[in-house]
Amino acid sequence: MAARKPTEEPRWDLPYTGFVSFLRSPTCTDLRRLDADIAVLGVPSDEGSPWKPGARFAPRKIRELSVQFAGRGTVDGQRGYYDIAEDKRYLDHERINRRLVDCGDSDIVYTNVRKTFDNITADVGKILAAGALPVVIGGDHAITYPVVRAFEHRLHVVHFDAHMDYRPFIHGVQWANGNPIRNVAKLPTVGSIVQVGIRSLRTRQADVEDSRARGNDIVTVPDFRRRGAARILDQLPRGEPVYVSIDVDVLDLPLVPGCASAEVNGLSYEELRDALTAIARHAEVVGFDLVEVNPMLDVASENTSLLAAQCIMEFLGRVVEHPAYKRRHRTARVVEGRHGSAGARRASGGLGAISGPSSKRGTRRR
Ligand SMILES: [Mn+2]
Repeated sequence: MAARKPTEEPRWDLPYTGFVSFLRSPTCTDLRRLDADIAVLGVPSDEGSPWKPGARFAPRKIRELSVQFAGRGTVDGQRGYYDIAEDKRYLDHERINRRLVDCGDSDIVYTNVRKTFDNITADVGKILAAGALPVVIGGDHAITYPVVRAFEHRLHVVHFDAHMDYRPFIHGVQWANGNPIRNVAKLPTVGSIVQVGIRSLRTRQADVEDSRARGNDIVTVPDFRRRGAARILDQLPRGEPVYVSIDVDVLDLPLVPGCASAEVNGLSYEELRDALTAIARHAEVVGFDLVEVNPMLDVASENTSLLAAQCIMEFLGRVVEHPAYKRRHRTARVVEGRHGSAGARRASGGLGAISGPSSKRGTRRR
């Protein structure tokens, strides 16, 4: 039987077909050869969890659900996404020019937390050395410390959480998901720390006092609702870089069934997104993590992972708009195709077009 003639038929690439990577981005597991503006890194460690384990499965599951947002093969094209409420496109440049790359996962050395943490710090260090912005998917919250440890320049930290994560080190337990902010606070590179959404009735008063004694700003949910996102920006000097750590339990309990530490009375998704948007406008976000999604606890629709994928995507869409990010990565304007929208044209300064691809040579380390 003669071979069928090759055709140019468009593909659907439905979300349940094909290989999985974050937003179906190109992959690079040899970080010495990384050429990207944004590097997604999974950190599937949950050995720091004193309650229900399972957050180790989050990087893989969030990738799987992110494919829902990736566009349908050659039918939609591999572009960014369109936000109808804003009549605006996001992440087109990054997706079309393959500037967003999925780096796979840090190697987890089970029962050897120090080695695992060293691997995480080394991986994030390589991503930074390549001039890319690390987007880290946990894992439980313990992993934030080895991530922030990789930055060599001064930065400020915004921590979204229902809990302080500021526990003292008792019985030698220092690397658990109750400790990361106390660990981060000791790093010489870390300036201000703002803790947002803290509300758990399991909060230890002594941890609050210790955090405030360092000068950290604690923004409770009522604080946040009184003044909005502006309340978070008070302690973040304009023009100085910020790292953001998002514990998904900052959201209200019913939104995150797939989270072992969910608490009532949390932020709505819109509140979190608006807060992240305000931070991304105020300061250059040089990296962020999203932690504590636990697919083993999630509902059958896997909505917690879906929400996490959307949150990462929407925050990223705002982070790349900061002028300092654009300078560092020489962000090119996206050439308008036939799918271009009025919003995208407005976003690109009304010119509608242009400029060459960004170049790795053009990126600089701080
Ligand atoms: Mn936490």
